[in-house]
Amino acid sequence: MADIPRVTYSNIGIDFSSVHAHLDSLIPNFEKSALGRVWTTPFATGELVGVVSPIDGKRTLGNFPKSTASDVRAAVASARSGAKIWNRSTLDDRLSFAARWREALMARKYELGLAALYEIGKSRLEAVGEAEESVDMVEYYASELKANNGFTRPMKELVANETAVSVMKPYGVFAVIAPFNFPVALSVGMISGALLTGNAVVYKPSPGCALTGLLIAETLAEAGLPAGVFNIVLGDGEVGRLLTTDPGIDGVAFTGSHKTGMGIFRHMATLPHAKPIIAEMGGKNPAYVTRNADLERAAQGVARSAFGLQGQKCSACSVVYVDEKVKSDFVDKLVRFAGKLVVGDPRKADTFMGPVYGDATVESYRSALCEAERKGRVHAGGFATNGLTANYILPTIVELEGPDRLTRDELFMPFVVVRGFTSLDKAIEEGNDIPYGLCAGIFTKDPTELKQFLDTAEAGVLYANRASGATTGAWPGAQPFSGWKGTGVSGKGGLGPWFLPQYLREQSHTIMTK
Ligand code: UN1
Repeated sequence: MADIPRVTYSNIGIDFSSVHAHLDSLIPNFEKSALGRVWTTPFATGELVGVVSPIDGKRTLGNFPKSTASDVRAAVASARSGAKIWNRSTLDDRLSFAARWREALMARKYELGLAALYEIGKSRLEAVGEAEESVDMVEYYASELKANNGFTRPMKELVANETAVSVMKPYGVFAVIAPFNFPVALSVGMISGALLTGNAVVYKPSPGCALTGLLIAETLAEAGLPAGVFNIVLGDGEVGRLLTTDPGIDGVAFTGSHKTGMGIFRHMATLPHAKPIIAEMGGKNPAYVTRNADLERAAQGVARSAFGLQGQKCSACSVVYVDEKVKSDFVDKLVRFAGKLVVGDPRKADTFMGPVYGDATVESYRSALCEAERKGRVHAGGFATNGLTANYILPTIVELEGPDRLTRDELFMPFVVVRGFTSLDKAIEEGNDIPYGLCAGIFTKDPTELKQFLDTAEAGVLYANRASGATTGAWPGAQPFSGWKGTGVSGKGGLGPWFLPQYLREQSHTIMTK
C-alpha cells in the first residue's frame, strides 16, 4: 500500500485514483464481514438495537446491545480496577502502548474509514481522512509526551540539599463521550488523551456509532492494555448521563453539542468537589472575504468548508462576510462552484456530499430554508431529486440583511449565510459576537487586513486564504483546535501541544536529600 497516497483534509487536487481503486476492492468484503453482525461486548447487556445506514435507510450496520444502568456501573468499576495499574504506568509503558495502538489503527485504517462512511454517510475522502487523522493523533500525542518527558519538570532548589520536581499525574478514570460526525477521529483523540497520560477510560460512542466504537475497541485490544484500562458502553444520552454522573469517574472528555456539554458542567457544579471537563461544544464559524481577495479561491474555500461532510462539522464555515463591492461576483462564483459538488451515494468515488445524519436535521433544514426564504434571498439549496432519499440536501447559499439566529445558531447542515459589509472592522465585530469561538477564516491579499483579522478575531483556529477549506481541516501537530467562548473553556485545544496536560494534575515533590 506504499504507493497509495495518504488522505488529509487539505491535500486537495492530488490524484486519489489509487485510494479509490483500493476502496473499490475492499467494499464487497467489508459489506459482508463488517456489516450486519450481531455484536456483544461485556458492558452492554441490554436490548439489541438494529442500526441502519443513512445512505439508504435500509442497509443494516449491525445489531448492537445497549448498556443498562448496571452495565455502566460495572464498566466504571472495571476502569477503577484498571486505573490501579495504569495510573502508575511508566512513560515507557505508555509510549510503547501508543506505538502498538498506532500500528493497529494504521493496519485497519481503510476499514475504520469505511465504517464511518456507512455509519454516518461520510464521503470516501472525508472518511479515509479521519482514519488517517486518528493514526497521526496517536503519533503526535506520543511524540509530545516523549519530548516533554511525561511533562515532568525539575524546579528550583531553594536551599541546599533540597530538590523539587513538578510531576504530572493522571486523575484516575475519564469518561469519554464522542459525537457522530467524526466517529473515529474524535473518539481516538479523546481516548488517546486519557490513555497516554495514564488514565483509565470508559468510552461511549454516539448512539448510532457503535460500529466504529466497537472497531476502535478492537484496535485497543490488539494493541494490548492491562485489564480494565479501556471499557466501552453503548447507548443514548441517558447512558451518557449515567456515565458522566457516576461517582467513580474523575473527569469527563466530551465533544458534542453546547447543550449537552453545559449539562455536564452544571452537574459537576452540584458535586461536593467539581471534576475536570475537557469539552469541545460546537461552532458557528465565520469567514471574511475582502475586496482584496482572490475570489475564486475564496469561493472554493468557503464551499469546501460549508458543504464538506454536509456542513456537519463544528468547524464548518456557516456565515461569510463579503465586501459589498465584490459580493455579487463572489456569490456567483460560490454558487457555480457549489453547483458542481456531487451530492449522492457516498460509496461512489466522485461524491462530495452524502446524506445528512438524522431525521431531526432534515426537519430543521426545512424550517431554516423557509425562514431564509422569508427573510432574505436563497441563491441555491433544496433537496436532491435524483432518486435519493429525503436526507440528501443540496449546498444551500442564503443572503441575509441582518444578523439573527441563522447567523448565530449552530445549524449543523449544508447551509451558509452570506452577509455584505462595508467595513471589515464591523464585520469582524459581528463575527466575534457569535456565541461560539472555534474557527474563523479570511481571504485577502492585503497584509494590513490579514493582521487586523489575526489581531481581533475571537476564535481558537484561524486560517487565511485556504482553498482547501476556509475554516476546516485542522490536523494533528499542525492546527491546534482550541475552542473559545461557547465552544470551550479550557483555552487549550486538541491536536496541539497543550492537549495532553489537560488530562493530568500537577504534584510537586520537594525532598530533603540530606
Ligand atoms: C469537529 O467537527 O468537531 O478541522 C471537528 C476540522 C476537523 C475537525 C472537526 N479536523 O475540520
